[in-house]
Amino acid sequence: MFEKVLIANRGEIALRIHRACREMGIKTVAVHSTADADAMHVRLANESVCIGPPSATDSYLNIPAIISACEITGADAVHPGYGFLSENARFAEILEAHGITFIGPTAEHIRLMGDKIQAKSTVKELGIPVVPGSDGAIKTDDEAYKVAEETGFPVLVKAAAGGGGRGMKVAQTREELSGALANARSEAKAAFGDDSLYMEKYLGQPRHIEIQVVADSHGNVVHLGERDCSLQRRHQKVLEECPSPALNDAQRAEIGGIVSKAIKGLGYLGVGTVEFLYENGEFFFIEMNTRLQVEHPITEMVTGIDLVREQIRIAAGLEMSFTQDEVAFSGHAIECRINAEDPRTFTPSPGTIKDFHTPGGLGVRVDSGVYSGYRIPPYYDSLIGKLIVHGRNRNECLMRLRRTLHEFVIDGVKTTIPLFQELVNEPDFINGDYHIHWLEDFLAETT
Ligand code: MV4
Repeated sequence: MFEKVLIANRGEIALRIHRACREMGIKTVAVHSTADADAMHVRLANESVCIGPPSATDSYLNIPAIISACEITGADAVHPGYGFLSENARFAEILEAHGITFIGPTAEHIRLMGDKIQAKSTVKELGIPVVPGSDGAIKTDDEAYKVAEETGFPVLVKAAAGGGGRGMKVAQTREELSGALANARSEAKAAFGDDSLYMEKYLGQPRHIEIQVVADSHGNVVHLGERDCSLQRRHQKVLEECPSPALNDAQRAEIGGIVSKAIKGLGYLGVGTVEFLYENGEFFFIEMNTRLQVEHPITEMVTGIDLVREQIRIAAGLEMSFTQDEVAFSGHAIECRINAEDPRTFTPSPGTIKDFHTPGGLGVRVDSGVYSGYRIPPYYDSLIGKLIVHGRNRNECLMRLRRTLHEFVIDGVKTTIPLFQELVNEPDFINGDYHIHWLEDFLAETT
């Protein structure tokens, strides 16, 4: 097992990784920008190294500085968390070249899934259902017209280098297709330096359902069920739940089995998430994430499995600590992302937290690195923490969520807590009757 893990991240996820290491008896190194010297995970880590000025480009994305911090402290592995360098194949390769273990999948798998065209054709070969559309890249308008004739309109033009919703254009009709392609191509070229495009039938009101997988170097692959991440705004998830209100046990076992088989065929290593759109009882692959995700705790609450510990075990060459037969899905979990933002406009609200009091009690988990007196720096994303609640069923989970949202005190900055207090009383949400556009529609109707 590793003796010392360097945590190449900040905020709540850095603390989350530290906690897993601490339980495993592994020493930690925190790296931080000058703006994060007072962070909780920096205080708790066994050692810390300042790696640069506030700008993430010069600190959390600064590969030479992070490698130097590894060398200075003698860290034998790096956990990248989410965001920043977590899906940077070059970073994984450079660490390997320095004899340091990247706690994550291989550089090859990161690179493969980063190219959305390659990702889609690879998983399709492995038996995962995909959205009907172009077979690979679209090179000419004529090709695009031919694909659209097969799928019907509307269609969605996507950038191979995009993902997470960047570089997409809808064409409602044949007349709009040529313009959508031209716009998508120039945007993709400017944003990613890669203007490869592909095309899919546009699904109108799907849910976003993602399957968590875990794979080790001994050939074991297990799925940990799904998360429903349909409640989002501008491609930022707002609230996630596990299980999805739309799936039953048989559907979970079926899609989970399909995904596990494909992941085994891929020779994948570590934790990963296979994202689907789900409409009219059918799953359609959209992307695969090769990192630990923000919303991983709801899966942990329902399965009792520590995903970060499993990541570390797997990176160290051990077997994962459970088999598919041992995975038991128990009850329901919901996560609310608490951001330092105006709850209606989502304008960031950095500043000093005067008072911070977290809810507690049975089935309640708060993942956060902030504390009373902490100053939220304006340089990074506005996540203050995550409220995660568990109940024996969805209704108990909702009751507990209402109670904990009432108990949570964050004074000094605006937060998204009032939005969640509204959501938990919305009939559609209570009934689990929502899709990927529901929240934006709700915000537009109620503002
Ligand atoms: C789609 C789609 C409809 N049809 N693909 C957006 C992010 C990227 N991961 C894929 N996305 C979408 N792809 C087809 N063929 C609608 C979206 C989409 C979306 C997907 C998941 C979660 C939120 C979303 C919000 C807007 C659009």
